[in-house]
Amino acid sequence: MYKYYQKCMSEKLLVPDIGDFEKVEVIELLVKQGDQIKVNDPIVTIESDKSSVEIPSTISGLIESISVKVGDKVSKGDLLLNVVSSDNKPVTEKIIPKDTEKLIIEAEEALKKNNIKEEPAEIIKKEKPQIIQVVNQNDIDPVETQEWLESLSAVINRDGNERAHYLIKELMNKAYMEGANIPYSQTTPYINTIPVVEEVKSTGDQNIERRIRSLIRWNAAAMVVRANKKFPELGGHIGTFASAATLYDVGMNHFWRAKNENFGGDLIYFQGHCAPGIYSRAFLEGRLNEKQLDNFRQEVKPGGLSSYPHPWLMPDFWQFPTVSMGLGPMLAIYQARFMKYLINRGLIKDDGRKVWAFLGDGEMDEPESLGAIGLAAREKLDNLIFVVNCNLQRLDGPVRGNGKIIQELEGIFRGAGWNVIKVIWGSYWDPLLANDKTGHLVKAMNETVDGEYQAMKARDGAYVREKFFGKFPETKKLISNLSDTDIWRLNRGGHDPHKVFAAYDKASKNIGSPTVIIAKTIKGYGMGKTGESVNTTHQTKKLDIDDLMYYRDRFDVPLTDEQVKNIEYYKPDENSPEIKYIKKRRLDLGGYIPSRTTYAKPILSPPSDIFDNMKVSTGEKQMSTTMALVRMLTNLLRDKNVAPRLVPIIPDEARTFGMEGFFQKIGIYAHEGQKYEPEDSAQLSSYREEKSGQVLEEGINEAGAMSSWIAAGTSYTNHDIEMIPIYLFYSMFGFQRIGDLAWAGADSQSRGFLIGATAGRTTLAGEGLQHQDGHSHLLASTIPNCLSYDPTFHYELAVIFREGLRRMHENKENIFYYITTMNENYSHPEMPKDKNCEEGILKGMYKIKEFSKFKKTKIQFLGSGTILREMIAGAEILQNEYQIDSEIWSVTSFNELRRDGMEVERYNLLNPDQEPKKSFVELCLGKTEGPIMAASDYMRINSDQIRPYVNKSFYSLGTDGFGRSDTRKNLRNFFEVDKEHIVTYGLSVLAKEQLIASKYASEAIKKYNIDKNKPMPTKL
Ligand SMILES: Cc1ncc(C[n+]2csc(CCOP(=O)(O)OP(=O)(O)O)c2C)c(N)n1
Ligand SMILES: [Mg+2]
Repeated sequence: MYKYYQKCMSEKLLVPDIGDFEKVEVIELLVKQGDQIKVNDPIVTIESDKSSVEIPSTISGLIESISVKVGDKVSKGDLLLNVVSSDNKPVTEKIIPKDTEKLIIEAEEALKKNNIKEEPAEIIKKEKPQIIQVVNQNDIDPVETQEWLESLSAVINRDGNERAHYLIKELMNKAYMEGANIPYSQTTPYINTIPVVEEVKSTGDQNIERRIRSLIRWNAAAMVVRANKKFPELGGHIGTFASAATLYDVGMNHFWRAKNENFGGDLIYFQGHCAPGIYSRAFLEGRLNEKQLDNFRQEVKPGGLSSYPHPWLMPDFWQFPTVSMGLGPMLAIYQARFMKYLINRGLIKDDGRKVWAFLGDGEMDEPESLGAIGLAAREKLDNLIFVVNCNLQRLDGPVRGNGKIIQELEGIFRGAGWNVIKVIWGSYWDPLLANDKTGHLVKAMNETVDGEYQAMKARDGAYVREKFFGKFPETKKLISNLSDTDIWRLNRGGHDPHKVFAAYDKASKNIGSPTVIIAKTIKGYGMGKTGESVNTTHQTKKLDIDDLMYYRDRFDVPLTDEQVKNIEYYKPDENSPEIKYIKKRRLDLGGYIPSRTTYAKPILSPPSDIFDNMKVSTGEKQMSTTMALVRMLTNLLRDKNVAPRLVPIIPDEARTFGMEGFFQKIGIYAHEGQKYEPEDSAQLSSYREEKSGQVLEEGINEAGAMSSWIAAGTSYTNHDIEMIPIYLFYSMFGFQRIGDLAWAGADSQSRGFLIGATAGRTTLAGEGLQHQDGHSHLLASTIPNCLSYDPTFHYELAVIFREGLRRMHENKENIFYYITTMNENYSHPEMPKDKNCEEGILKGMYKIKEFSKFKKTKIQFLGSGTILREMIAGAEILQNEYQIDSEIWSVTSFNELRRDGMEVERYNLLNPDQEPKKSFVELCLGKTEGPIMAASDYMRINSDQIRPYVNKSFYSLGTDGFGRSDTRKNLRNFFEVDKEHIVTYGLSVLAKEQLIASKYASEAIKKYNIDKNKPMPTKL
C-alpha cells in the first residue's frame, strides 16, 4: 500500500503514483476543510483523457486545509491536503513504495556477504545398469508382478485406498527421478469409479420408487404421443427422457433441495429435451393437470406447456433455458461461480447449495460445453455437479461409434482438474466383475467401442452373448450359466438407482473441486423395437400400439389394453402410496423443483442529483461517452443502495475503457485473494485481487463474461438478491459473439446493462474490419425485451442509465439495456432545458438544435451517436453557406422508435373506426418542414426502421459494408457520413424535392471531391 505522509505538525496527503500520467485534472473535490476523514475515504477525483480515478486518503483525521481546487492539474507528489491526524501511533517517515531494483541489489549484497560461491553443482553421472528392457507389454516376471500386487492389496486392506494411492504416487515419482518413462493415463478402466464396497446405499423404498418412475416414464411418453396424434407438426422427444429417467428421479427423491424460507435451494439445469419427463413428474406431484399435459407444445393459448425449459414462457416453473445445447454447461459453471462470489462478498450465506447440470453426451461436442471447465476447477467449484447422460447417441447416430465417449470425457475432465465419477455398469454386473479373476471381462469392456455397445442394446441377449462375451473364452465361461434373458437384464449404470444414488452421494460430499458424473444409459430405454437404441430414436415422437403395449409391460404400468390404445395418462389416487411417497420426498427436501420465485427487495434508484454533474456542459473538456460512463459508475459507487450491488464485468478491457481505477477502489474478485504482491502495488490503480472483490475480470472470454452477466442478472430469482450487472465489452466482440447467450439471457429474464464500448463503424478508428461495429443495434433489436440506445452526449447517457436502474431494479421489470458508448473525445453540451427532453431521450428522439435564420428552405436531420456531431457541423455549413435552415434531432434509439411505431400502427389498423393515434416519430416530425435525412454510425437499416412512420420524404446515410482501419475523418468520408457528405447529400435531397436548384449539389460534389464513380462501400 502507498503511504505518503510526512512527519510534521500536521500530515500531508500527497498525490500518489498514478502510473504514466502527469498533470492530471482534478474534476471533483469530495471533501471540504473541517471534514473528519478516515483511511480510504475518497478525497478527490482526478481525470486523464482516458480515465477518472478517485484518490483515497491514507490518513485519518481532521482536514486542516485543502491545497487543490477543481480544474487544477496535479502530478505524483503534489500536495492535496493537510490533515491533523487522529492516529495515535507516532507518525512514520515517508514510506516509499518497494523498489525492485533496490531489492535486487540488496539480495546480491547479501549473497556476497554470505560468501556463497556459485560453483557449478557436481554432476554425478550415474552409470545406468545394463538391463535388457522388454519393450512389449508381456510380463517378464509374473511371480514378481504377483508379489507387488499382493503387497498393494495388503496395503489397501490394512491402510485403505488413500495410502495405496500415496504409495503409487511415490513409486511413480521415484521411477521418474530414475529416468523411467512414466506411462501417462488420464483414464481408468471402463468400469465404475466407485467400488461396490464403497457404495452408499439409498434409504428410499426401491419398489415404490420404481413404480413412480414407471408412471413418470409412461405419462411423459403419452404426452408426446398424444400431442402428435392431434397435431403431427408439434414434435417432441421421448427417447432422451427415457434414457435419463433414473438420473432425474434419484435426484428428485433424495438430493435436490428446494428453495424455502430456510434454504436458498439447489439449482438444477435440466437437459432441454427432457422437458416431458419433468412435466410428467409435476403431474404426479399435482402441480400440473391433464389438460396442461394435453397442451404440451401448444403455448399460444394460455395454459400450454413450453416445448423446452423457457422461463419467459413458464415464469413460475422453469429457471434455466438449456435447450440451445452447450449454453447450459457454461451457464451452470458461471452460476456456481457467481454463487461463490455472492458468498465471498458476504451478500448471501453459505448454506451448501449446489448447482447441478444435466447434459447430453452429444452436447459435449459443443465447444462451449467444455470451454469453461478449466475455470470450474481453478475456482474449486465444489458446489457444481455435472451429470453427463451418455446414451451413446445424439440425433443422427452414435456420439462416438469408433471410440468411447465416457473414456474421452473422463480424460478431458480429469485433465482439467475435476472429480470424475463414472457410472457405467449396473448392479447385475457386480457378480460378473467380482468373478473376473483373469481380467478378461474388463478387457472386453475396454476394447468394445460405443458403436458395438449401442448395437447390442438394439438387439437381444443372444446377440450380446455372441458379440460381447464371445470375445474371449474366459468371458464366455463367465456367463455360461446365464440365460439370454439374464444377459439382457445386465443393466447399465445410469439405469440403476443404487449406482446413481452412490454417485450422487459421493458427488455431493466432494470438497475442493467440481464433480462430473458420467453415466452410461440407453437412448429410448424401454421404447421397444421402434425406439430403443436405434439411430432414429431421437426423432421418434410416435409409438404404435405394439410399442405402447411393450412400454406398458416393460414398466408394469397398470393400464388395460383399451387404456393403452387410448394412450391414457395414469395418475394413482391422491391417497395411494405412490402419490404420498412422491409428495413426502419433496416435502422433506423443502418443496417442488423446478420452481421459479423471487423474494428480492428492489434497489432504490439513486437520487437524480447523483448524475447532475453529467447534465452540465463539460466546457473545454473533451471526453468520450465511454469515459462519461466510467465517471457515472464512479458516482454510482457512492450511492449506498446501488454501490454494493453493482457487478462490473469485463473481459480484459478495463484499461481500454479507462476503468483501471476500479481495481483499487472495489477490487477484482479472486476466490483465493491475492497471493502475490502485484508489480504495480505502489500505484493508485494497482491490480488488486481480493476474495471480496467486486469486479468480475473474466479474461479474454466474452462468452464467460456473458454467462456471469446472466448469473448476476437473474440473481433476484436464483438468490433472492437484486444485483446490477454491467458487462462492458468491445462492441463488436459482444453482441455478435455472444448472440445466443444474449437470447438465453432474455429468456431467463435477466436484468442489467450491456455496454458496447468503443462502438461505431467509423468511431473506433484504427482497429479495422473485425473490430468496427456497425450493426450491433440491429442484433439488439431482435431481442424483444432488450432496450438499446446509441447516445451522443453525457446527459443522455445519465438519463438512460438512471431510467434503466429505475425500471429494472426498482420497478423489477424484466427488461435489459444495451447501450453503445464510443471512444471519440469531444466536449459535451449542457442538457437542454426543454421539459420534454428527458422523455424524448428515453423514447428515442428529441430536438437538440435548430438553425432558422433564413426561413426559406428547411431540412430535418436525425442523427445518432458521434454521427450526430457530423450532422450538426453539416447543418451549420448549410446554414452559413447555403442559407438552408434545419432542425436537428438527436436520435438515441431508432429501435425504440420503431417499436413504438409498430405498436401505434397496429392499434390504428385494428381500430379503423377510432381517431388514429400518433407514433412518437410522428409527434416529433409530423408538423415539421422539409424532407428528412437520418444518419448513424450503423448500417442504414438502423435508421430506415422508422421510415414507415414518417409521411415525408426520408433518406438515410449509414456505414453499410466492411470496416477498415484509418482515421475517423477518412473513414467517415469513405462511408459517406462526414459533414461534407451530409451537406452534399442534403443539397441533393432538397433538389430532388424541388426545393432548391440541383446545381448546388453538383457544386458541392466537386467542392468536396466526392467521387461519383466510387462503388458503394458495401462492394469494397
Ligand atoms: C445448439 C443446438 N444445436 C442443435 C440442436 C438440435 N438438437 C436437439 S437434441 C440434439 C441431439 C442431442 O444429443 P445428446 O446431447 O446426446 O442428447 P440426448 O438426447 O442423446 O440425451 C440435437 C442435435 C440444439 N438443440 N441446440
Ligand atoms: Mg446422447
